[in-house]
Amino acid sequence: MNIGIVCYPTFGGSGVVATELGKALADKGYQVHFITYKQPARLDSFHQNIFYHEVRLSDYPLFEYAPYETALASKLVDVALNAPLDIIHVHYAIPHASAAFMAQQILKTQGKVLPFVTTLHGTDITLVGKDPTYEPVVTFSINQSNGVTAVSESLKNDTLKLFKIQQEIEVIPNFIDFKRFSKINKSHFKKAIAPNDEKILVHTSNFRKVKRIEDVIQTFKLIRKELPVKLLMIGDGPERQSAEVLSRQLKVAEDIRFLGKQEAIEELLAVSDLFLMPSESESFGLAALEAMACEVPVISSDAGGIPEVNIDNKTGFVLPVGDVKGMAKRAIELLSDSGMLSDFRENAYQQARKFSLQKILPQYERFYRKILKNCKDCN
Ligand code: GMT
Repeated sequence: MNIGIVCYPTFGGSGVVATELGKALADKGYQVHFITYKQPARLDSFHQNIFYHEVRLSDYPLFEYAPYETALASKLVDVALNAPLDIIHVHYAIPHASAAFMAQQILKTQGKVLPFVTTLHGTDITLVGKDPTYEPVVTFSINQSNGVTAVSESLKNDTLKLFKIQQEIEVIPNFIDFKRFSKINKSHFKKAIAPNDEKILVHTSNFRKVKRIEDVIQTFKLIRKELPVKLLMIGDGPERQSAEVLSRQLKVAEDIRFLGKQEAIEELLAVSDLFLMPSESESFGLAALEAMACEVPVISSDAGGIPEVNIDNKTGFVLPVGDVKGMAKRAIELLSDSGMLSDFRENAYQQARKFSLQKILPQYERFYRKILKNCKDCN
């Protein structure tokens, strides 16, 4: 099967999921064609079954903004005819599903049937999609997709609540590759970060407002009052500057390291004791799953799909969004009790196993085959 994959080629969760899925499919012998405006961050080495097609935006003197969706649709038509593709898998309804729909219609005029499936990741639904600026296109592109998946039950329910959906939505959760994410011995890192054996807390994100970075710093401050701790802040984004300022104002800056974007996150997770995810909105929380695979329990908010990943009082604690005091109290309880911490570490790992690549990949394969079968003459 020749599969086209369209995603945002950034460090964000959806780009990671799309790229890792493509790589895993290629390992199984499928031919995978990535079609994006930039080489995806995790597509970093040669694979005989992987092809990359860049969507080029040529300058057009008349337009203030280059029409990316049009360029993408044109590229999809080109790749679909020449690869040739059997199916396209787009991550995000807008602008990817709408571009795929346009490509599908163009291909139809040339006698080619090309089904596309859309995976919803969250931001397009919970944050952007319900904005009236985009809503009609989101609704239309979901309904026109030949198959739709969502990364959590919560996101599926939100989609059905917020839009007039006539499509079935199948939940295929995100996954984790244990070949990469697992506890490894990095004791020299631990010594460098926490020379006096302090407990290490960690947060990774793209530092957008929805991540509630301030809550991470405020929670850390309360924990630090009671226990010797260090905090690693991994990632970068619009809220980083104010988080650094806040940590100085709260006089906790000396125990926090802002590390910026890191490739080998698993090496830092390997030395961490607790992951903090106080997000306002989160369809799944892939970063929490990555931590859990490395045996790091999670203190999180109850936003969106997080409680499907982080199980309260088992793999960590789940508290209402904004409950900084509650998060700190639970973190102190857990970090002060070595027996409890080691049980939670094991529980986190066992829970992460449920989302292993080996378990989730066949669900996507089955889904593609179902769509191809239903779509034999869908045009
Ligand atoms: O959370 C972000 O800022 C990035 C965003 C993305 O589109 O890459 O992440 C979304 O997709 C991830 C992969 O499915 C999920 O793990 C994140 O929870 C989801 N983010 C939100 O819903 C805010």
